[in-house]
Amino acid sequence: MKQVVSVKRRALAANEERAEAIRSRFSNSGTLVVNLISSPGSGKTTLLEATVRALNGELGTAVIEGDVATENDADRIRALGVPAHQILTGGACHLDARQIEQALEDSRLPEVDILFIENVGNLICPTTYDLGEDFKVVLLSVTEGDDKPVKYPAIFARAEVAVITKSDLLPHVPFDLESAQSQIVSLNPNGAIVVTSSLAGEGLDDWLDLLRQRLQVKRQSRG
Ligand SMILES: Nc1nc2c(ncn2[C@@H]2O[C@H](COP(=O)(O)OP(=O)(O)O)[C@@H](O)[C@H]2O)c(=O)[nH]1
Ligand SMILES: [Mg+2]
Repeated sequence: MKQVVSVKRRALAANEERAEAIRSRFSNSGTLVVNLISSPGSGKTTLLEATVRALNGELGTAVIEGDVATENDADRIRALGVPAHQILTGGACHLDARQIEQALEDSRLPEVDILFIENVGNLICPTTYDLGEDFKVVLLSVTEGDDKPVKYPAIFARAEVAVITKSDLLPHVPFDLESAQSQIVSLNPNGAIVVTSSLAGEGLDDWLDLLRQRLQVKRQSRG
């Protein structure tokens, strides 16, 4: 058991080193890197579609997609004229920094203002893997139940931004928005919470403003 723990610790330390190299690369280029994490079906790709569409002409964007199987999500992004690269994990439940390095090498994605990484869908394994991102975003859709933040505290504590998605469905599901929000605040008092509907457009301006602001801060810190 002790040996298993130490192997896992070493793997995480190696991942950390690679993540730092990625972070340094994007610190030089001033690219904001955002790692999106949620259960399958919470609306990550749909939010990304709405985001890249809205930023088109204003900021350059690209997407790295992580899935167990299929190029479907990368195809959805490419259909909007935005460069996307699909990583297939073949079963692994999270992306790691080595896969991001490899994807950057293989895909030759252009230099962009914001690089989005859509992680493999679940709220557990992606939590501890740093991908060299500026910040993690956790998404929770209103159809998943308002008790999820306290059930998956690690990711809600670690993600600097929480997006509560599918707000258009609030009238149809028993989801206590205030309760979900206060759980998230108690886990992460300094985090931001945005409530969105990618279909109806609610909250998208707040989300886009948050991205613009984070990009600006990153560029200012670069000097
Ligand atoms: N009602 C509603 N459905 C949404 C919204 N965003 C995504 N969906 C639907 O949720 C399903 C899963 O979305 P997807 O973006 O593929 O989720 P992902 O697995 O997290 O990438 C799809 O059928 C979407 O059309 C939303 O804002 N409102
Ligand atoms: Mg997706």
